[in-house]
Amino acid sequence: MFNLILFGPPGSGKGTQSEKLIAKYGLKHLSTGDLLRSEIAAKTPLGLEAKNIMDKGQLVPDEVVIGMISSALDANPTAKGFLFDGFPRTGAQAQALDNLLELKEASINVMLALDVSEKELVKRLLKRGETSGRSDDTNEHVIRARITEYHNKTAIVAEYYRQFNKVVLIKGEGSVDDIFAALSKEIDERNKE
Ligand code: B4P
Repeated sequence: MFNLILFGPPGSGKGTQSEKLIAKYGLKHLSTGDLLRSEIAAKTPLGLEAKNIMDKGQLVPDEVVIGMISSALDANPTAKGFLFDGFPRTGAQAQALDNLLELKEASINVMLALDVSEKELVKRLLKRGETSGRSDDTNEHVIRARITEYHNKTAIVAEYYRQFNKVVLIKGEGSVDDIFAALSKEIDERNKE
């Protein structure tokens, strides 16, 4: 099993690059943002609660997203590996993920961390907000709140994996194809069966 975390601040290209990486490597894509947006679209109680939190630019409670990931892992017993996109976003989520994978005698192989300046993040997200219909992308105040949440709660997740020597920093500015090539190179070096 090859398990990869694609990491980075909001708007760093995680969703964009995930689409290309799952097509190339046949990994199962697990995006907590996508899972939450499906709940919102279906107007479930969880979705209604999540929408309130996401519209403020805050993180959804750990137990909610950990539960979603746990179910998704169980629902895909034959996957050859997982690409985690937007998860884990807190120390508690990282610890929970390690425990869940251990139950399956698996672990995280590598965390690829996209590095993008704050100015570029805000520019990209406001641009996406013009067409995406995502309410958390249309307001610069909310976008900056998301980036602050990232610095306060999520950046430490990279420290957690750094202690196991699993973090590789990737320049996340430039063309989508160049960034994809840099990510693929790191995966190819580690995914030799
Ligand atoms: P997510 O859905 O994870 O989304 P994101 O971080 O906003 O963006 P992403 O990084 O995937 O976007 P991308 O760069 O691809 O989170 C949304 C919310 O859900 C969070 O704020 C939180 O409330 C909640 N949530 C999700 N997971 C959670 C968790 N684990 N715990 C708690 N809460 C959680 O795209 C951005 C734009 O940049 C696109 O328009 C794209 O076209 C553009 N772009 C991409 N690459 C580019 C490049 N190289 N050059 C120029 N533009 C580029």
